[in-house]
Amino acid sequence: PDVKDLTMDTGVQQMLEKAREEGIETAFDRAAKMTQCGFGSQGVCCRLCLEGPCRIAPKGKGPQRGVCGADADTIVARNLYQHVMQGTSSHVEHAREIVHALIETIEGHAPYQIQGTDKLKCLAQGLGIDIEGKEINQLVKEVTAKALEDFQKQHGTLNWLKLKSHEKNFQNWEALNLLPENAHAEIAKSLARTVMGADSDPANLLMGTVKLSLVDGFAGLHMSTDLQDVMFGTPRAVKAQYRLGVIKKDMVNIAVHGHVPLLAEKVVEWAGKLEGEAPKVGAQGINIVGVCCSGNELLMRKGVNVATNYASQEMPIITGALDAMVVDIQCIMPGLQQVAQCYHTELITTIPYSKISGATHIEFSTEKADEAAREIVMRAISNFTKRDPNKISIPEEITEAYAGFSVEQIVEALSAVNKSDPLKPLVDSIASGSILGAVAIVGCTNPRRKQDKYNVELVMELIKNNVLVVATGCSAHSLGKFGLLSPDGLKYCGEGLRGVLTAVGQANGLPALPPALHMGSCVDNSRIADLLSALAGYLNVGVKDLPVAGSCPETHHPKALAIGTYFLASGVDVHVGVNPQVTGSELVTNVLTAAKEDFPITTDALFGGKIIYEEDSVKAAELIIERIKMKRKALGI
Ligand code: BF8
Ligand code: SF4
Repeated sequence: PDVKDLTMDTGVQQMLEKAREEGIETAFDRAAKMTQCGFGSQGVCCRLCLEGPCRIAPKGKGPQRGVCGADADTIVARNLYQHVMQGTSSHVEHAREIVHALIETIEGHAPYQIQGTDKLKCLAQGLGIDIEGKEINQLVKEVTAKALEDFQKQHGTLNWLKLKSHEKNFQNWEALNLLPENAHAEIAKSLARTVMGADSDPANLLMGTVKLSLVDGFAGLHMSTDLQDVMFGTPRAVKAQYRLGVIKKDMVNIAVHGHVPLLAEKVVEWAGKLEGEAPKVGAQGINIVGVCCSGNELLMRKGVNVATNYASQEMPIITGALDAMVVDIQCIMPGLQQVAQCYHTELITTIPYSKISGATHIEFSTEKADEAAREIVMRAISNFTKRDPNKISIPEEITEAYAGFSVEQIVEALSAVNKSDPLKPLVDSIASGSILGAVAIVGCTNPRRKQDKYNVELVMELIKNNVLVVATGCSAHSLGKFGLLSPDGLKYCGEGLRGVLTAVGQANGLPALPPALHMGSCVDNSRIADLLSALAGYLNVGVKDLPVAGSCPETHHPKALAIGTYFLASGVDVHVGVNPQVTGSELVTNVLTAAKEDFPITTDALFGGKIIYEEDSVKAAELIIERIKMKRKALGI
């Protein structure tokens, strides 16, 4: 295929041409060659036991049950459950890493500082801890003890769920018997429940999936974000640059890729400390660039520039000017090493349970964080001398973007308009119709879909219709690359939205706020949930009543399915632009999408949110707006 059909990003197009000339295979090439299995695409392939693999013939032409008797509904529901399990365990493990890093820090075993003391106090109070007269370390001790309980307690429910859920959602989940006990037990129970010969009732399996997604939401997303804010501080608005042009020819370039900011923050710190070493190899300095969600974490808190997002993660290497790519966990393509070995780039893995064959492994632990980060930066510096000048070609384009829109930052920006009642201007704008509603654009890019196109097109369509957009993850990167995280993007907004963004921006000394507010990484979808709870609380309604939706136009990772299910359960409609692999079951499809009006149970009826599966972004925008209008009407606005 023509590179123009693979990605909207011209820099990535340029690198794909270069890769072709140099005989290097990328994820885009592999996606083009990989035919998609029709059974797997519909979720009807089961390989849970050695009687199988079994596959159910669609449209009734062939076997309708696996050897054990499981039908398409059971198999599809179980496969979806397992996807959500993968996402949940990823996020829960992320949160647990942060809990332990905090504990080691206050015990003096890890070289970090507690930077978010306000957040710490706020969390402590929310968790019912008396903060009077207590030292910071003592508060960290008590807050992390509450966090650890969420991995251990055998009764009641997650502390973080009680802390962060909207009251009406809590009551609903309690009534439906969906409150999880502890994260590890729920993951283990889910695994036990989905093995061959255990739960085969599709409706029951779907309820289990929803329950697990609450673990993802509270013991994964919220806990990670909250405790990262305690460790590294809550993000505030920052300005940074996007696209491959942020890689600098004359500097030592290090790409930081993955998810947990413990490593990424240290690499930035040591790049600063070792700046003086760069001239010794003829470089002008050390340049850190972000990829994927590590990129988001550094962008949000440090204003570090972002090179690219998921589908094009191989491209920074193809510039020939990347001296090291350091990775931790999740969304790291094994194919990176195939590309790295064709250049001087050293791919460095850091986590013992996340290695790539052929890559350098420098073990990262919080205790040895300084040593590891120092070694990584020193290696990159020495790799600078190994570059092949004939292979260097860096695309020039750069775009400017704002990020750092934590809920705290958004409220602060709004209080410049109304100090005593900051949410009022936003709520008034929604009520008056200047803002029609709000949509969160979240998730990935996927080498099977033209990169960035669907994220960008959807946002263009929404803002044209005066829908306020917030964004996270790799989709936020898509928006950053195309000027939608900058006030320049205001020209694409409808008049009402433009007016509000301009007024709030100017009250804060900016020409305007950008049309899309970048709220962070994928775990930071918790920030979006917090904002929704705050708005619902202010209006004294449920989250399900708000004229809002979430959308993941270029989904690739099961994590996105876990997050999406958590939002569904919270009463938010969720659009997906990539086949969620459930179409092989009418039952599962109907429960999730409420496609058939008289269907006995739907997530829409139970929680107030449904899945909208639509690949075309313009049509998706119409469907989302239709639901927003319906919810506005029910609110009487
Ligand atoms: O957690 S958006 S491609 S990097 S899964 Fe992965 Fe998707 Fe990017 Fe971040 Ni989220
Ligand atoms: Fe086949 Fe049933 Fe085994 Fe799945 S669990 S592979 S459907 S026999």
